[in-house]
Amino acid sequence: MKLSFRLLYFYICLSLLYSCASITYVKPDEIKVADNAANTSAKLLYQRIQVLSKEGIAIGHQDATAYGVGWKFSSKDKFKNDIDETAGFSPAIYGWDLGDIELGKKQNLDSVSFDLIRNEIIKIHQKGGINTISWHINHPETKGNSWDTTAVVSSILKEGKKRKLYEKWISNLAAFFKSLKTENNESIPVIFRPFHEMNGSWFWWGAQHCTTEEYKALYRQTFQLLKENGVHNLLYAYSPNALNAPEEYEKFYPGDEYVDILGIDIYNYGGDEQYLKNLQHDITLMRDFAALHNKPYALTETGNTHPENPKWWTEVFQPGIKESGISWFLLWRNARPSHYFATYPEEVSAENFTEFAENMQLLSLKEIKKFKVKATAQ
Ligand code: BMA
Repeated sequence: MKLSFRLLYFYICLSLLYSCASITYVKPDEIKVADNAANTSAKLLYQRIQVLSKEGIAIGHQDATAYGVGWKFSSKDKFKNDIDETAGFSPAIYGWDLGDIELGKKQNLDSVSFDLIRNEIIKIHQKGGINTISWHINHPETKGNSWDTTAVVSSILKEGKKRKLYEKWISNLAAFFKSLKTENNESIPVIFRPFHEMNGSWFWWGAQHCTTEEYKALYRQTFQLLKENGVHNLLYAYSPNALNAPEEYEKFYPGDEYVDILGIDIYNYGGDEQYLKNLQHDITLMRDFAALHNKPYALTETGNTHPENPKWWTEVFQPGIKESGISWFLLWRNARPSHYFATYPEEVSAENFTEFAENMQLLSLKEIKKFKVKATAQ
């Protein structure tokens, strides 16, 4: 190619790229999030989520690039994930879990190293993706884990006998959040979704193991402690599990001053018919709540727990979320053939997954990276 042709080609590519990109300029001072000292990056992420919500539904996957069914991250795999291996596109949203960070361990409860999680979060942020974090925190009194339901919430609240330990745990968690920086020292914003599925009773912070007021105090005091530890790169998410009764969604809500994003976790443990009902009913309820509280909302965890139906994605999941208006859904992790929640090549519903993604025109990493939000001079 002659130089002039090369230049022309380069120019056309560049203008094509820019014609597809959308940049929204905002004044960070005018964006209000739960943390009143939130840094600009967190505020821009909040605004970006609002922008993306109008574009469609984004796809998310837990631990997507750390492992999948039959493989584990290796630095040679620059950016591998099961969704991409199956359908040829990468998720927009990436979930991570910080359980065990409070104990000062090097790896989380699923043996994923925190260094790897940090590196992936940075990489994903730089690629234009969004990271969301849950915390399967250990039990503060017994040596048990999140699923040890010995009552303990009151003892980690202010003045409680395990408070000092809880403060130490929060400072370990805070150190990780504060370490999320680009090489230019810019803070990376993430969504934090603490004490999820509280309306169930399988975790020690669950409905039957503390009072509703204790739960709210736990959420609020955790928020406060993180701020006191200098953490200002978070958006906070609230996410009950599928509802047993409509009033459950609101019951544990710590308040608008503590929450940026509304969520719900819904799985098909009770069968697909029940699942579809839950999706339609519970998301509608969350949507109404979100409209009233003026917040984005998402299906913060989901997945197929008994993958026998090869058409599950188009027959069950698609009708469940089609009209939902959710900003994203996060498929839970693909750990092994007996514990996975998305799909992978050769999996029974792999082909149908691709069809579903096309039908829904899901927002992938490639799509969402075009939507940028930047700060104007104040
Ligand atoms: C649960 C299961 C567990 C895992 C935990 C945290 O739902 O997948 O195996 O340890 O999430 O990732």
